[in-house]
Amino acid sequence: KKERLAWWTNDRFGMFIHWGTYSLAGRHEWVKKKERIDNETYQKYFDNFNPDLYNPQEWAKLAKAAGMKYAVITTKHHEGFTLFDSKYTDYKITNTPYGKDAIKEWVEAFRAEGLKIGFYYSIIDWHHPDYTIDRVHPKSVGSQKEYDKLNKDRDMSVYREYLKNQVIEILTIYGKVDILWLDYSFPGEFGKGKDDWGSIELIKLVRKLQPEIIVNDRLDLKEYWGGWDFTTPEQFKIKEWPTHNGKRIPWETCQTFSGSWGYYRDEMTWKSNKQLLELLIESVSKGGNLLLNVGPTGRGVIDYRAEKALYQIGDWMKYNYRS
Ligand code: FUL
Repeated sequence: KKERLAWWTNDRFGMFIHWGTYSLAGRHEWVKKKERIDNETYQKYFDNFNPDLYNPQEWAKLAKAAGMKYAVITTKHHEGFTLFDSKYTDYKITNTPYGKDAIKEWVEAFRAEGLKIGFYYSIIDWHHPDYTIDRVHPKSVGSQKEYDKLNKDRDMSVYREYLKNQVIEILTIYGKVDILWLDYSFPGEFGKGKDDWGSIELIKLVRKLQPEIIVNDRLDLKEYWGGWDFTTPEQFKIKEWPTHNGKRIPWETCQTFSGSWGYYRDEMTWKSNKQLLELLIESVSKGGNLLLNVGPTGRGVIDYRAEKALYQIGDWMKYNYRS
């Protein structure tokens, strides 16, 4: 495990990218759940998905200029829309007006800049007809009885197969993938855990397909330490080095420039450059990685505020970075 993590613990700093049809709404990647939008109403973001300004070479150059060494992109977020050309769904980018596999272009552009590549894949799916309604679903309800009624024609084992098949796709179509970022389990009442996802079987498959890949910890596999490589404190600074069975473990904090992960036009809570640099320095000096998120717009550009901040981090890195 230590060996496969070696490059990652050395490199320390990566770009997270949240991009999907929610980017058109421009008010949070959870908009479908937050506003309880039904499929029919949400469809307009799919029908109009046509990022005419998408230029992954520019994104990759920006990541590199900031001193980032790897990047992780959402191949599918909770909304269920895939940015890649999946055989198993029609709800995919190649069926939008854009018509091309954005992941393919992305992988080529980021590799060309010498960056390691990672895939985020949401195990949660608000679009698949067999995915059972749970407490974080746009159709969430209050009681067991209501859930039973809503879920009577839904079959998680069908979804489990779908999820497995799509993970196979993203790990076989694009060559070597350096990181897999699966998101996320929420066990407990009206939630989902490792048996719903088939986590153990899934992780074994991942290891077989990509023996050198490193995987995050969101599959509800706490006890199965062989199944994941690093832990993922989200949107907070750690107080102490995270441990597992009394041992310090690799960690990566993921953070946004403002609040949401997807493009949110009117959000005004942007971190200052000082805060961003502190975050980077503090994370690295405490032995962790920082995965800093951008949420490109529906047309495919990175927000000018993020762009500016990234160049400024790059200026600081020029004088203070040593590999
Ligand atoms: C969370 C997700 O629900 C957010 O939308 C985001 O993707 C973040 C990195 O993980 O759990």
